[in-house]
Amino acid sequence: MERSGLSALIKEKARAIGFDKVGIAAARPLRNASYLREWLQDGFQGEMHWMERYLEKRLDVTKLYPSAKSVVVVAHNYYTPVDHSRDTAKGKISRYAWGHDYHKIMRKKLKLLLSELRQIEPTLEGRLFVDSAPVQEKLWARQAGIGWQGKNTNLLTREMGSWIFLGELIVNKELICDEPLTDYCGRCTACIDACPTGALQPYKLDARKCISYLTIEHRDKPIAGELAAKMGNWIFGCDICQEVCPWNSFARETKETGYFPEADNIEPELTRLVQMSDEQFKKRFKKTPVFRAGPKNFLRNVRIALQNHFSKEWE
Ligand code: B12
Ligand code: SF4
Ligand code: SF4
Repeated sequence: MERSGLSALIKEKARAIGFDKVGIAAARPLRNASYLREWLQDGFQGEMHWMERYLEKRLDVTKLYPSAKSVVVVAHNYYTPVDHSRDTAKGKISRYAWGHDYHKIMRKKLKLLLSELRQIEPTLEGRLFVDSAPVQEKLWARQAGIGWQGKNTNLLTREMGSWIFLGELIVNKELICDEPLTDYCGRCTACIDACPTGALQPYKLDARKCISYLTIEHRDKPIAGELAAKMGNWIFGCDICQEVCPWNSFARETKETGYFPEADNIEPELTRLVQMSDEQFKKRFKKTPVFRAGPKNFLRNVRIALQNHFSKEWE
C-alpha cells in the first residue's frame, strides 16, 4: 500500500480502536533527546537506575528496533470527572492509578491495531511499547504532533489537557509525518509555583524531590523527613502540577471504562489502609497501577500521610 494510504489507514484504525489522538513521526534521533544526558548527569533520576541503561537506544530508536522507519504515537485519555476528597484523613491516589492498569489496556489495543493492519498490509511489521522500553515517549508524542511538553514536563494537548497516557507502534514503513507542536505554556508558571517540594524547574524535574517518585519508585527506604512532611496525604503518585494547569480545564471524560475509579480508591480511609495485610493489599490493588508500589512501600506512604494528617490536626 502506498505511503499516504497506509498513513491514513493507521490513523483511522487507531481511532476506531479507541485511542483519542494519533500522530506519526519519522524514526530519526530527536533534537531534544540529548537533554536526557544532562538530566542523568545531574542525578535527577535518583534511584531509577534503569533510566541509565540502554542510553543509546533511548536516544536513537533505530538502535532499539533496526527496521524502524516511523513512530506512530497514540494518546489515551484517562480523565474521569471525579475529584479527590479534601479530607486529610483520606489518602490520595493519583488519578492515573484509580482504575485498571493502563499498560495492559493500551498494549491490548496496540496489538489489535497491529494485527488489523497486518491483515490489510502483510509486509507491515512493528513493535509496540507502553512505558515498557527505553523510548522517550513524551518527546515522540511532541514530534508526532500530539501535544507539547509543558513546564511540568508532562505532555499536554490542546483538546484534552494532560490526563493522557502515551504508547507507540514503531513500524518498518515510511509514512506521512505530522508537524511537531509548539509550546503553549506561555508565561504561565502555575505548576512550578504549586509543586510542594520544589521539584520543578521549567521543563525539568528533579525526580528525587517529586512525590510521585517518592511514593512509587523510592523503594525499601524511609523518605527524608523534610520531604515526607510535604507529601500531605498523597499515598501513591501526585497530581498537583496537573491539577493547577489551565489546559486541564479542557479535560473531558474518557470513553475507556477500565480507567473509571474502583469505588474505594477515591477516598480511602488512612486508618483502615494502615491495617492492611500483604494479602489484602495484593487482592485490593492487583488490577491497578498501585500494585507496583508493593505492600511495604505503600504502607510506608500511608503512615507518612497519617502523620501529616495528625500534625495538621494539632496545628
Ligand atoms: C521516569 C518516569 C517518571 C519519573 C520521572 C518523570 C520525569 N518527568 O522525567 C517519575 C517517577 C517522577 C514519574 C512521574 C510521573 N509520571 Co512518569 N514516566 C517516566 C518514564 C518511564 C520516562 C520519562 C523520562 O524519560 N524522563 C527523563 C527526563 C529526562 O525526561 P523528561 O522530563 O521528558 O525530560 C525532557 C525535558 O526535561 C526536556 N528538556 C529539558 N530541558 C529542557 C529545556 C527546554 C527549553 C525544553 C523545551 C525541553 C527541555 O528534554 C528532556 C529530554 O527527554 C515515562 C515513560 C517513557 N518511557 O517515556 C513515564 C511517563 C512520562 N509518566 C507518565 C505519568 C502519567 C506520570 C505522572 C503524571 C504519574 C503521577 N500522577 O504520579 C507523574 C508526573 C510527574 C511529572 N511532573 O513529570 C506518563 C506521562 C503522560 C503525559 N501526559 O505526559 C508517561 C509518558 C508514561 C506513559 N506511557 O503514559 N515518571
Ligand atoms: S508530581 Fe507533585 S511533586 Fe512531582 S513535580 Fe508535580 S507537583 Fe511536584
Ligand atoms: S501549569 Fe502552566 S506552565 Fe505548567 S504545564 Fe500547564 S500551562 Fe505550562
